[in-house]
This record gives sequence, structure tokens and C-alpha cells, in this order.
Amino acid sequence: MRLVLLLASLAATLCAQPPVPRYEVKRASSSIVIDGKPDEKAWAAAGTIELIFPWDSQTGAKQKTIARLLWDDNNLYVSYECEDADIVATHTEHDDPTYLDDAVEIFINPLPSQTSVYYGLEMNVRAVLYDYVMYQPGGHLFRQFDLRGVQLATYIDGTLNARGDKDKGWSLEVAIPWANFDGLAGRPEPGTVWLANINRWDGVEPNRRMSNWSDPLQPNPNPHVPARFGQLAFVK
Ligand SMILES: [Ca+2]
Ligand SMILES: [Ca+2]
Repeated sequence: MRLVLLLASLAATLCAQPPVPRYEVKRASSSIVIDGKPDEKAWAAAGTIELIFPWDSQTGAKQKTIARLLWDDNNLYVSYECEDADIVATHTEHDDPTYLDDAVEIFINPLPSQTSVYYGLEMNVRAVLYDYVMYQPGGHLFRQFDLRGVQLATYIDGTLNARGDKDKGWSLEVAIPWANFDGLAGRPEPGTVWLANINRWDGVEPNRRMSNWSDPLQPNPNPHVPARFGQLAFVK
């Protein structure tokens, strides 16, 4: 009887999962210069994503992050604007564990009929990229995979790694060429839907916090839940 109740409770919990968010990725109306400042006219037309804070067990400050996405014939563009009173990052080499720094991420699944394989980009405030292909379940991470032709830049409004002063924030722009996804998916066209999650790691241990676009619904901080990625709907 207890098992039946437990299963019923579990089923109710599963059914009660909130839907994943959906974002319309608009075509860039003008060219985007990847200089870390998302101030081109095209960005102003893009919808905004404000990251949420799923885990109150984490003690870092809840600092706001706004992300935007755009696309054109060549690239997927992502920008992040991060309020940040203390900007810290130490990793400097490609494929370093940038998630240990002030960093933002995007996980991209261009083939929504499956949730095993996705691409990860984890980018710190020094514009260092850690890129990989992930195979789930099991967390098989192919760090040796490197994306081609990525343009990445950041802009810092504050002082990097000066711990005593008060910073304002930082922003990041990245352009990811479509050719990187050819193994899994065709080029998107209006109507195409891909899956993704967008994350930020902020703060210094023991006060670090992760924020996300789509809540992974995990008891502990873990964004690697492809079944909970949000929908990127490409539009004109
Ligand atoms: Ca910070
Ligand atoms: Ca890599």
C-alpha cells in the first residue's frame, strides 16, 4: 500500500512538472560586431531571457542576467548581460574549466527528436571557451571536440580579480557558425525548433550560485538535464 502511494505521489510529481520555456530566435536585422557589447540595433529587436535561481541552497548573491539570441545565414548569436559586483576569473586557456570562474553557458541540442547528445559552450569573463559534446545519460563529455570558427568577446565594466572594489557587470557576445551542427541537424529555417539551456555561474566559493533559463528541476545544482532544455523557435 505504501508503495502504491509512493508511486502515485511520484506520478503526480512528474505530471506536475512545469513546461519548458520557449523563445523566438529572430533573424538579425543588421550585422553584429562581436566585441562583447550587445549594442547593435539588431539586439534591440531580440526578446530577452532573464535567468532564474532554482537552488536556494546556494548562498551567492542573486545577480541578474539577461540573455538574447539572434540568427542569420552564417551563425547563431548569443549575448549575455551580467550584473556583477565582483568580477573574478582565473582560467586563460581553451578548454580550461571556465565554469569555475564568472562564466556563462549555452547547451545546444539541434536534434530535438533525441535528448542524448548536445553541444556545450562554457565561456568565462576573460572570453575563454570550454567547448565539448556531451552524451547522456552518464555525463560522457568529449572535451577534445572543438567548435570551428567561433567568435567570442567580452566587455568588463569593473575591475577583473580586484576583490575589494565594487564592479558593475560584464557582457559577452558569441557567434557560432552553423557548420558545427551539420553532423546532427540541417541549417535552421523559419519554423525550426532546437533545444537549449542557458546558464550562469557566479561568485567565488563558498558563495557561488548558478542561474538558468529553464529550471532543470534537480535537487542539487545540475544543468545537464537535456529533457528540461527550453525550446528555441527560429522565426523570420
Ligand atoms: Ca561575479
Ligand atoms: Ca573542446
